[in-house]
This record gives sequence, structure tokens and C-alpha cells, in this order.
Amino acid sequence: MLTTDIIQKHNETLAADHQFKLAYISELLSRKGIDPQEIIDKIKAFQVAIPSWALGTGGTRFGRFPNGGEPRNLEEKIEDVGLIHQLNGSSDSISLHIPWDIPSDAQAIKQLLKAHHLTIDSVNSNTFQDQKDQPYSYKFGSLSHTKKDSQNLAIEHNIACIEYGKQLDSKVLTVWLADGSNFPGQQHFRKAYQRTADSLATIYEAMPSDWTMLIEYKPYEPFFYSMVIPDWGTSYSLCQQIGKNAQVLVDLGHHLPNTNIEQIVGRLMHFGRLGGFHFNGSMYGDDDLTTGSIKPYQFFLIFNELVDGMQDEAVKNPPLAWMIDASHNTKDPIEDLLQSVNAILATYAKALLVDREALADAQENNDVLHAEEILRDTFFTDVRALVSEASRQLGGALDPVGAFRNGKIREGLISKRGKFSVATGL
Ligand code: RM4
Ligand code: MN
Ligand code: MN
Repeated sequence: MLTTDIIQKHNETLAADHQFKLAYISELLSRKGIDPQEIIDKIKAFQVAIPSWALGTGGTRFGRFPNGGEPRNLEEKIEDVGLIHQLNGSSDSISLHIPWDIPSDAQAIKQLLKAHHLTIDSVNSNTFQDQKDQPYSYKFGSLSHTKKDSQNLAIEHNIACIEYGKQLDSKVLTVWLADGSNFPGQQHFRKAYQRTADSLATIYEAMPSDWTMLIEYKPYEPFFYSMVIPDWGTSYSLCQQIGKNAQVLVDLGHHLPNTNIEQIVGRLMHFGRLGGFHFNGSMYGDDDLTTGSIKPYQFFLIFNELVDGMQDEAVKNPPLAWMIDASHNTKDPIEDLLQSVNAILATYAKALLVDREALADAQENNDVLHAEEILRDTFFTDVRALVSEASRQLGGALDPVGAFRNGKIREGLISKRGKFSVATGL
């Protein structure tokens, strides 16, 4: 549907302004001894996976207000991610949620992925809902369930996810465990933890040796008194027991307000146990808002920590899996995803510009103000032209949302899929 022509024409209308902004930031960087093209190349190499469950309109338990043209099946979800990738050059993979995205014909899906220059990122298991005709319920837990029947069903489901992933060449299983309790006394904390550790160890055993298991944590929701994996410490301890290919996954919205997430990132990288990231914006908790929309400075501090860890040879952390995990309740999902990727790349670019030598020096000498100013100065640098240029060099749009709107792409999707098409997912 999207022709390179739309992107080209749109880029032409923005070219003069873009060149002006790019020349300015390039000159600024050159004066600091930084090669702008080196930064642009790093931005180009940074790819963010799109979750299949974010392509439809999200909602709350009170309501949902779709705009139409939502992808009706896995094939159309792949098409949407292909579109995003064509527009920004930075979204080359899609994460699947099972059973929402079970591939009926793996070969055909692989061909479709190839046609869109995409791969499968992670497969995500779902034991937070009972499926129709499910023999044993997850109402009182899954991997931590007191009854073997439910526990085993959840283990088998995760192993089935690995099988689906293998068919599509994925190498990552992400486990977000929604087990917990709503009332004091309901659950024996130590026993529930141990059952979870045992279940995860069984799943890990079934995983090929070149796969990674990512274990996510979240302090509350769907349970509000306790969660079995509420925090990074619990995820970390589980990973330590399970094996070297088990890693902690940080979802930005899975923290209580004011948590120092950048410090958690630093700790986990120090231990070599940070496996992946779910990007989103958060005001109160798992709000799943647009990445960078609420606390951009904190987001920058998190990226600063990530880049510091990635550039330090003493840090033995594996390469990270980057994914957006947001819910688009108010904005067009594709526009929101494009906006999110843009915010992620711009923040990454800023973190690349931090003068690490000067920062280390200020820290060693306890020059508090200077250390802080090094970060603030970088944070306030406008790097958006570098991100646009990276997109352009990858064949994408200087302004992906603008091109999406100008090309009337949503209108096209609505006329093809209908006003009332609904995506599977939450
Ligand atoms: C959870 C968590 C998981 C995601 C589900 C849909 O809060 O963030 O990563 O798979 O939502
Ligand atoms: Mn998540
Ligand atoms: Mn979440």
C-alpha cells in the first residue's frame, strides 16, 4: 500500500528545513570532536521490535474506542509492522503473543516476514487468561498454582510457545507471570515462589540452548495485594537459579512511582543479567502510554545508564532485546508506535553524546554540579535532525508520522479492512 513514492515526495517537501537543522547539529558535534555520521550510523543500527498486540486500539476495562482499519489477523499485523518499518527503517521485527497470534501456516508467515524485511522478535506466553474450553483454570495462578493440573497446563503452554517460536526462527521466550493474590493470607509467599522457580526450570529445560528466557516483573495488576514476581530482585534470583540464558526484562511501566529505574538498569548490567526492555510511558504504573511522553529526563537517564553499560568493556551483559510495550487507547496505534520509536531513537542518540570521560572525571573528583551539568547539557541538545537523517538514509521518511498522514494510509487501511475490524489482543 505504501509506495516509496509517498515517502520520497514527503521528504522533498521537508528537505530544505531538514538540511538546515542537520547542518547545525553536525557543526555542534564536530566542534566537540564527535563525527555526526558515526552517531547516525549507531541510530540506524538500533532496531526496536513492535508487539503484535499494540497494533489495535487499546482500552481500559471501561471502554475501547477503535478508529477502524485494525489488523484482523497475524498476516495483517505483519503488514502493519512492515509499514512502520518502511516509514522509519527502525522496526525490523515483531513480537508475538500466544495464543492470540498462533501461525496457521508457518512457511507462509515466514515468506510474508521476508517480503516486509522483518523477523520474529520474541514469543510471549499468556497464562493470565483462561482460553475457551481450557481444562484447568488460571484463576488462582498458573506457574505458581497450588494444583499440579493448572501448573502443568501453564508449563505446557510455555513449551508450546517455544515450539511456535522455533517454527518462525524466534530465539526468545518472554514470560510475564500474572500470578499473585488479592488478600492477605490467600497465598503462601515462599511456596508460591518455589513452585514458580520449579515451573520455570522445567520450561528452561525445554528451551534450545541458543534461546533466551526473559523474565518480566511487575509490582501489581492483575493482583493488588501481592504478585509472585513483583520486582527485579525476584526476577534476578529466579534467573540466577534457572541458568545463564535466563535474563531479567525491564518494562518501564512496571515500577511504583518514583522508582529509580536507571539504578536498576545499572545493577542488572553490572550482574550481566539485563536481557531486554519494554518501552512505554508511565505516570502511575503500567499505564502503557507513549514512550518518553511523561518523564523524558528520567528516560534519558535510563538510556544514559544503558549506553554506559553497553560501551564499558568490563560489563559482560549480553546484547539487549528492545521492544515497545504500550497500549494505544487515544491515538492511532501506528502513529503512536512511530512517535514512540522516534522518542526512543532520539533519547538513545542523546545518551551517545554524553561525554563519558568528563563525567567519570567529575564523579571521581566529586564535582557534583559539573557531573549533573554534563547530563543536563546533553539532555537539552536537540538531536531530532540526526534521527530524521538516519531514517532518510535507511530509505524511510524524515517525518514518519507526517508521511503516514499525508499518504492517507489509515484511510486506505479502513477501506480495505473495514471500519469495525478488531485486532486480537487485550
Ligand atoms: C503485561 C506485560 C507483558 C505484556 C502484557 C500484555 O503488563 O507488560 O509484557 O505481554 O501486559
Ligand atoms: Mn511488558
Ligand atoms: Mn505491562
